[in-house]
Amino acid sequence: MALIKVLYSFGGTGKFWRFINCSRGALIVLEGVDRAGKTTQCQKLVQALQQSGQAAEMMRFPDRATKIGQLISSYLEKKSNLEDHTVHLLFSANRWEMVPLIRQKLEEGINLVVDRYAFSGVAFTSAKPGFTLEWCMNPDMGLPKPDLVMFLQLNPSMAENRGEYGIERYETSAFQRTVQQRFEELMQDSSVNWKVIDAARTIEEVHKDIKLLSEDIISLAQNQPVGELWR
Ligand code: NYM
Ligand code: MG
Repeated sequence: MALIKVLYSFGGTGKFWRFINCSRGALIVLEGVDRAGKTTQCQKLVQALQQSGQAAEMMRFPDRATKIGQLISSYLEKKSNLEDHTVHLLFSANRWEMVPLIRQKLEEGINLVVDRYAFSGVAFTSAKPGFTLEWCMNPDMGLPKPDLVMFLQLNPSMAENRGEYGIERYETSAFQRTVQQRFEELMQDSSVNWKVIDAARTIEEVHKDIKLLSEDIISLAQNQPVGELWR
């Protein structure tokens, strides 16, 4: 009876055992230019982790569901115009507003698989004229640091061959080429655990690599505190 009460107070057996283990979840990010396959791979990874008995959930940025996310979404859909610095700060605010939830999930032992993060924020804004990487990185300094960032590498001409770009802002081949260059500059930073994945292969081949790297980092991250990005 007492045991049932304890389990009930933890909201289920999964949470109870993670509490006993004291292990946290890993923060895993997928990055890359548009069309690299990030969303597909995030979904497959979450599914694979869950099937192997690990707690895993997906998150994505921008999160268009919040009030800030709605401003961003309307800007991306070209339904509204926002000044370039302003929209950069909104993208960053959209990450910061999720930080309490991110921390809570990681503490509960849930592995988070995130479709884009601060790296997209910096790569896309700094592809605009007049923006330095440094200025763009500032607002995201101190965010929970991903334990692993997998960059889905796909050359821009192959991305184009995957079909027409959409009609959202930034979805042109010239802009995407500059974004790719900015990502390459960001990947020089060895304080971030970058892994480059060849995304030109089949979905299953790419998935296999992503799954292996993720499983390794999940066991490594368990006994380490969550870091702070770019600090
Ligand atoms: N994007 C995404 C930014 O410009 N800054 C950011 O901070 C983030 C997270 O939004 N073209 C851009 C990249 C994409 C666009 O993303 C929307 P998605 O994954 O297509 O919803
Ligand atoms: Mg898109």
